[in-house]
Amino acid sequence: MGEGLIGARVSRTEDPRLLTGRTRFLDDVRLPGMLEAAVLRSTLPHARVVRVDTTAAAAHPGVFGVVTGADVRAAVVARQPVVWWPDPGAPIPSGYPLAVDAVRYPGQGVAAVAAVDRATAEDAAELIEVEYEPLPAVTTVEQALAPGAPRLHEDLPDNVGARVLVEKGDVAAAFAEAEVVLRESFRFSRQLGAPLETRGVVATWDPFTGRLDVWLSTQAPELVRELLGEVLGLPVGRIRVRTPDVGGGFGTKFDFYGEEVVAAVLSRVTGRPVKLVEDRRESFVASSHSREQRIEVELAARADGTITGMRGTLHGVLGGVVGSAGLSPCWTTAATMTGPYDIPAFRVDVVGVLTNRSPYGSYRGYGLPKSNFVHEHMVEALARRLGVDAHAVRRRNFIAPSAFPYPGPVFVHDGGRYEECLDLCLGAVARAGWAGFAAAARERGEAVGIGYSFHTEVSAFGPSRIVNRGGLRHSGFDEEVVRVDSTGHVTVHTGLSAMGQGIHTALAQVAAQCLGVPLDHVTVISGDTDACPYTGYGTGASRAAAVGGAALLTAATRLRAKVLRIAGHVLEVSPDDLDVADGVVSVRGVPGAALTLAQVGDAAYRRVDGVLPEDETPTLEEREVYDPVDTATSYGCTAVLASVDVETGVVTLLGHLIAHDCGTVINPLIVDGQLQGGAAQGIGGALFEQLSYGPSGEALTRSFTDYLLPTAVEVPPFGIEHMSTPAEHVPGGFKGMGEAGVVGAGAAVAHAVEDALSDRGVTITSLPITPPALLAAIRKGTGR
Ligand code: MCN
Repeated sequence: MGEGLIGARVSRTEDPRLLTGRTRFLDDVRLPGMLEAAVLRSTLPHARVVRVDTTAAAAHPGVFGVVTGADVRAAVVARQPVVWWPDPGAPIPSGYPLAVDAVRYPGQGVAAVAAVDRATAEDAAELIEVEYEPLPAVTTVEQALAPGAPRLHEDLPDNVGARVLVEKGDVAAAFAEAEVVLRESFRFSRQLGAPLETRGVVATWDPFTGRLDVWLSTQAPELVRELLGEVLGLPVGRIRVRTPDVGGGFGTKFDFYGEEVVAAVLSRVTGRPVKLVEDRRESFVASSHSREQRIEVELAARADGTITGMRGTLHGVLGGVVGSAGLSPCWTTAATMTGPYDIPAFRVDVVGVLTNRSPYGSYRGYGLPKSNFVHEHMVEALARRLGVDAHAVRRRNFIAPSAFPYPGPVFVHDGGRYEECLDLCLGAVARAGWAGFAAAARERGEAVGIGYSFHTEVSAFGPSRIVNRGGLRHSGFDEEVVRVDSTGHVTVHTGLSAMGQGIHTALAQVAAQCLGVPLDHVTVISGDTDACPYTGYGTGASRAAAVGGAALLTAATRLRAKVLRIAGHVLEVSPDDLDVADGVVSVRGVPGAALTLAQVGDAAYRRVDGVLPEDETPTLEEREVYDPVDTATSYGCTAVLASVDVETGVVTLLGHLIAHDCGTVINPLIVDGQLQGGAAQGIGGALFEQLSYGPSGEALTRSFTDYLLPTAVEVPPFGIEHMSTPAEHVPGGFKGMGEAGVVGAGAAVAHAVEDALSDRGVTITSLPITPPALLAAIRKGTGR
């Protein structure tokens, strides 16, 4: 046992506690004397805050403390941090944890109450009197950029928060020499991660030690600690962030929010632990929104289908204040817009436009679902223009295996076999008989089609060299610690959060294989900045398996060598003659000459003197800080079979196939689940999900009645094919893939709909494809 665990389809060790409800999520944290808080939020999109009167709220029975925006500003030393902004020297329109002089989006917090329980806190919050002076709301890009538009931030000349150019090669020459030029406009609506467990925090400010102890449902405990220190002016060593099981993160819980600071300030004010958990209605305005972009793109190509250039403008529809992710999700869309293709000239101007909407932030896939949609749409459009098969255009433009490592506009593609992956997908579609099914359906007069998309995913994010030079204010390395204890069992300490993606199981598999122990001899401990090593970045950008896995592989391999050295000394043989498997170190070819790992542990911890080699330190522990030399690009091809009801505009998905390569797979069962879960989210984004605002800027989407998540009924059967091209520069060869399913889904669904409606000339350039939107496209396509 142990051998062969990397690559084994083992069930997730997290599942028994998650599936039986015996785990602990944030809301299960109850501390002695704990208060519960509620935030009073603005319903207005834009207004000056003239006066906040908390007298009645403070006098309400059961209330222990009330804070306003001004109180919180007085308690902090900095504004809310932004980790990526094109020009960090320029004014960054981030806010304070609660609004101070003005509210700039519906849902922005204005004041907060801590009371004996949540209901009392909510009742008291309603007693807070806020005098607003309404200001004109700016809710669309057109309004924001119109001459004379009301400015959202007086210290900025206009509503352009920031802009950045992503470029490569000679774009002007590419377009001057182009034989074909295509233009297109894309619209992506506003969406959000919507984890089952909403965001929450419990903060305890200890007046005796001066320490701040925070329980937080987050993907990035270490990053939160750094940012809390920055905002509150505390040494990070005085802050402890602990993370219970995270009931879904989906990027939403990667961002840093004002509520973390508000809870800490309320705890200091009241002298009690304070819990602040957003309810579902709040989550629709207070958790990061994402995806909303407008992209105008031009493609230059030769008549033979070779793409020679791409250029355009991307407007990111940012909120009224900038969230901690800053402009990075929009920048990432541009940075990855060439996808798997060798496009020598590229230039996209990224413009972050401030509007009176909730802050823009992280959501699984980050900028990639949009960039994927753009390059795949343009490839299909080029094929239509040239009258050739879209896959022929893909094949002509794929980065060739001989061209790796290939520098894209920002990231380097480390390696891959894109054409083989396309073939793998086409083979699966052929075996599934989709073409025949679609043809028969068409014979019956039904609109059924097959759509494809090919995606690449930047994973293994770092390295620090790239993320820091790119302007990101946190590291890209990962530190893992592994210990064999005196009983021969293994403990892995990781800073990576477990948010349902199975990282504990994957790390246990790596450690168990390296150290030759059964899987259930490994315990993985995460989510405590006092106890776990430093993972500055946290769990996001599909990096945990690749960067954390590689760090652990290296540390555990070193630890194995130490185990063998000690065992060799005790057994009086060379370590080179030893094997370790199933928790036993044995001399190769000498039956019975063996030590259990428990005996080696006993030697290393308890009977040190005279048993350990003289030059060997006691204990069995290794740590590794791994900062990858580059990102690792995983990739895949998605195929979707869809049926369209042309009378109602309803799209029904009938099948979803993904051919995928994430290098060395640690656990194919988890990878399949990740692909399916991600695809389900991508399907939601493609067909259903959108956050709407009314004409006066009011937030209309406040519950799952309005925000339609796909259910098991809407998600079709999946098929998954694997291939493996290990990342040469990553120990273990792992590449990340946690976002892959979501990246490729939107374009594949859109293309299946286009294929189903090919006789009606429908093209899809905006998501989601809601029934009214599709009926309008059908009418437009048929000239009605
Ligand atoms: N894996 C593997 N072999 C590989 C790569 C991955 O076995 N070569 C497995 C591992 O078990 C790993 C999982 O797949 O834990 C995802 O791996 P990775 O690509 O490293 O992604 P992360 O662990 O860094 O997870 C983050 C990623 C992102 S960015 C979001 S957002 C996300 C996600 O994955 N949020 C999730 N998956 C999620 N899944 C659940 N259930 N809940 C979320 O909130």
